[in-house]
Amino acid sequence: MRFLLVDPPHKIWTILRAWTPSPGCLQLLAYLEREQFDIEYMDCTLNENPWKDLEEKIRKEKPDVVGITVICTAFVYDGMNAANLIKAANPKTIIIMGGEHPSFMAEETLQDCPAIDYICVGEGEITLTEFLHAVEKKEDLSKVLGLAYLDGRGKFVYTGDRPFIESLDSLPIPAYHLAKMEHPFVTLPSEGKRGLVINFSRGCLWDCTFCSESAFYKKTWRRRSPKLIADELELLKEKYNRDIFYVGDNTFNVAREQGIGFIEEMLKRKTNQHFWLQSRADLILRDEDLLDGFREAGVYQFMMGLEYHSDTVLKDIKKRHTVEQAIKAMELLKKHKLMVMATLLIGHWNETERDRNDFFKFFGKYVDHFGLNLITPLPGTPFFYQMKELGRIKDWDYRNYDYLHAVMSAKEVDDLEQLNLIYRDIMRRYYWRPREMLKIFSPNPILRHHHRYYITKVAFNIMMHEIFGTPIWVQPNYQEYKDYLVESGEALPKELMALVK
Ligand code: B12
Ligand code: SF4
Repeated sequence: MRFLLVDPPHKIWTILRAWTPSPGCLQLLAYLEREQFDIEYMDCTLNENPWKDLEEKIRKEKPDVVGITVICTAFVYDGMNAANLIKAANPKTIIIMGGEHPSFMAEETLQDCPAIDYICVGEGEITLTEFLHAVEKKEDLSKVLGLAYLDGRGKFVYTGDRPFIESLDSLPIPAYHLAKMEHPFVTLPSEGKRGLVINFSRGCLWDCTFCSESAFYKKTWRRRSPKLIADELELLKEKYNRDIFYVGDNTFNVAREQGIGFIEEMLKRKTNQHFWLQSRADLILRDEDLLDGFREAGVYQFMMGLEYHSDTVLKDIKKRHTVEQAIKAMELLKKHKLMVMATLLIGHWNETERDRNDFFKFFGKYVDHFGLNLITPLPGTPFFYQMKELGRIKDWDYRNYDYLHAVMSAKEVDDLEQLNLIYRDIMRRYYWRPREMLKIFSPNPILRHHHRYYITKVAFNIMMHEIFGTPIWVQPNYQEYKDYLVESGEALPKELMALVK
């Protein structure tokens, strides 16, 4: 039984020109490796010719089962295109897809892409293990919890919820040895050359209406214990020379003990690594006494989802913090010499131009980095169902569900393109302020490096695009699937062209 896990070809993260092997995939692979399956991993984004290499691999090696990961809603068509290509290259290969979006939209995804045989709904490790064993032994797949598929008559079948893994400490260290850790895309150039995105917990205890993570993990939170986190970080230092990290955990310090344990471990290990952590305003206030410890343990910045400057909007999206708490948290982080990043959401239904101007003044004063997003109804979230019901979703092309494109109108702005322009205008006004420009001379090396990188590479590229129409940067090996099909001409059946997403 040969299993190939595929991360289909994507654009890399163009905002920061960064990529990372999916932490979820590396975790799945480590688990399957421990179960002694014959496995391989192909992160197509890092291949010289992503689609061609994938097709050739399938034709040549004919794996029995291929798993396709879909980490973001915006990537679902890449996953479907990969499934179609794989099925055409070897119709006998069984395809199973996993990730948040296909889990939430299992029936729609299966109907939309018949090349996908199964969807793993929810957490993958145990479901995939049982699935592979069942396929190998030709057992009844309807007994494997967490699977969705269409039966022989095209009827949707869901085998039932798979309980969450009790303790993340039972999972092995992610299979970094199967990833191309030295590939030039695998970095965080805005933070430093040896950057990486890592993940140590799953879920969150809050229930912000727009959040797919909280929906996927059903408002639960599990974490790896600090000792195992530190072991993994040591491995990343010693074997891969990695020293600066975006920690993907949505809310790092849900429990105070997690922060305390992390600080103790990192102070003990003295690995001299640096961390960007995510948290909530109320938790920063609760853990004020730990902030110096976090800094000494290597944390340089906290990112908080502060979202908006009005308590009415915060209440609407069930953020469960107040504007007052947001301000205090930003001030506290500054006081303890930690950098502040805020992610913010615009495009709310009742939003006015005045709100947007105030918003800008409000956050512009405090934040070092600014993550501006357009509120997006991610499938599976309460916000999605609410907006669908109200008929406010205007764009159903999931490629645009990346927080950077408007897919819903607002009361005052019906036209989505107009909202996109408003978004870009805020970004422009923010980054071209003298206050931001001066940060390229900041005595803080991380801030200085980030702003130099961002302004010279990203903002400048966008400005040239807007003034002279020069193309927006994408990595040189990126190829649209349909372009690949055209290029490969007769090699693929004509019907495939009709399935291109
Ligand atoms: C790493 C990461 C990235 C990496 C991508 C790496 C990659 N190779 O895809 C980078 C940094 C590049 C990135 C970028 C973006 N990301 Co991102 N990212 C993450 C992050 C931090 C970790 C994902 C992860 O591994 N989680 C941990 C694992 C355990 O969970 P998992 O991936 O869901 O996998 C489990 C199951 O889903 C299942 N499973 C998954 N795949 C498969 C496959 C098979 C076969 C099976 C059986 C099971 C299975 O099993 C896994 C283990 O149990 C998450 C946040 C988070 N904490 O999850 C956001 C997250 C996935 N990103 C998100 C977004 C929106 C983006 C961006 C669009 C942001 C932006 N506006 O630019 C960009 C898009 C990139 C681009 N090309 O432009 C959202 C997605 C929301 C959604 N539903 O669409 C998330 C959830 C963050 C958030 N809460 O908003 N991201
Ligand atoms: S606090 Fe963050 S991770 Fe938690 S539910 Fe809200 S948006 Fe999601």
